[in-house]
Amino acid sequence: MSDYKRSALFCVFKQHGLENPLADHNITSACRITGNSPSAIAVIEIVGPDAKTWLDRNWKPNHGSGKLQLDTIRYGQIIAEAIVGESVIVCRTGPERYEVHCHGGKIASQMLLQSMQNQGIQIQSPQAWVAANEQDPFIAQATMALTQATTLRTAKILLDQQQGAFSRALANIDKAIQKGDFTLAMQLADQIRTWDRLGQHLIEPFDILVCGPPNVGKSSLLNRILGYQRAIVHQQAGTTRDLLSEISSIDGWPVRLTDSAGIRATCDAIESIGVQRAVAASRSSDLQLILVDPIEGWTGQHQQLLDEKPTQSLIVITKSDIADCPMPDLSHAHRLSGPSVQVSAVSGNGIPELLSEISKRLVPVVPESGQAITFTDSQRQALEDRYQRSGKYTSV
Ligand SMILES: Nc1nc2c(ncn2[C@@H]2O[C@H](COP(=O)(O)OP(=O)(O)OP(=O)(O)O)[C@@H](O)[C@H]2O)c(=O)[nH]1
Ligand SMILES: [Mg+2]
Repeated sequence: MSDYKRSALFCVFKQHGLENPLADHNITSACRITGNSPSAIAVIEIVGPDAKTWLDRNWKPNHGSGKLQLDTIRYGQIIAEAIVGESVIVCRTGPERYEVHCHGGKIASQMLLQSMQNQGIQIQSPQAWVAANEQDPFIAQATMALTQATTLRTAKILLDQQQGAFSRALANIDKAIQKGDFTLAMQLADQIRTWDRLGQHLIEPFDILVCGPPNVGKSSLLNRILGYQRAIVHQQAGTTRDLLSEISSIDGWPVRLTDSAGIRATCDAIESIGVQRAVAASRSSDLQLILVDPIEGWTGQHQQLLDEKPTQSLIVITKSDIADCPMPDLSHAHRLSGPSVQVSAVSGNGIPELLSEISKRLVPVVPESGQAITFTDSQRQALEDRYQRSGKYTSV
């Protein structure tokens, strides 16, 4: 059975209040429960009647016997197959449940899992493992999402969901519906819906486009924000031709920063494709930084970009280190996009203010600890379902 089918089957049984069909008490299974990327330590959980048998055959504690009391740990070595000598710590966390902590590179855990499989233990994917061990599908989703979080800030929000923030909020909405208080149910659902945009970016980064006419300093600014020379910078206008993206984080929010070709009318076929790509990227970005050279000032190209998405634009005046630099008149643009920020990619002046403004534009209000936030389609669907049910009654 595929992992997807196993998870789906599990959810169906749960919805009908039946016992987990995958929890076959005669089967011993194992899974790497830490994330898949290399780390200091990897943890494999092994559960079932043959867990102890595998340990007895393949692991030798450095001191004492292999008989572990509940909630105790013991250091030892693997003595079997190709992984002889691998140092591991074994914890007994349940009557037939153990954790094996090994080195965190991919090979050590892969070989341990292979050895377990060779000796008849069923290896499960993390998705199936979490689903089979967690009653609440939304908590299971948060557990999986946590392994993909790239910043502490987003991990903290996902941890809140993993500790039941969304499930509790949904239960409160259901309670209100049961009591017939549909207005309250809709208010509660509405409150969670306001976090939808942030929820979509707890794992997927926000897209930020750096755009503007040629030579305004787009690539220089990208490099300055990233902290290294990612893009080519040159005084010749039209240096950047293609979109160039890099993943990073700003104020703890995951972002994909994209440098783009300078917008201008051009007869060069390749540059023209670059300009088209920049305009398309402007449409799909979550926020665009429209760069203005203080000497050149505001142009038709700037206006074209601003018109694409006035409320998701931040105007950035560049090259503030140039002495006696004129301040371009941007009052018309400011009315649409809000105040601009002045920076120098050369000296770094204004960069902290720019990053802080970007953070505010992406996440204007930061959720309080414990706030329920949707980050999967099934959560959004569950919320929408409650919303529709309540709406039917409040609209009559
Ligand atoms: N003094 C000063 N010069 C800058 C600054 N930022 C960029 N420049 C200069 O402006 C020129 C163009 O910089 P780029 O970063 O390549 O500009 P761009 O907008 O990416 O240009 P294209 O890729 O051609 O569209 C280079 O000579 C840079 O050294 C700045 O903050 N201060
Ligand atoms: Mg460039």
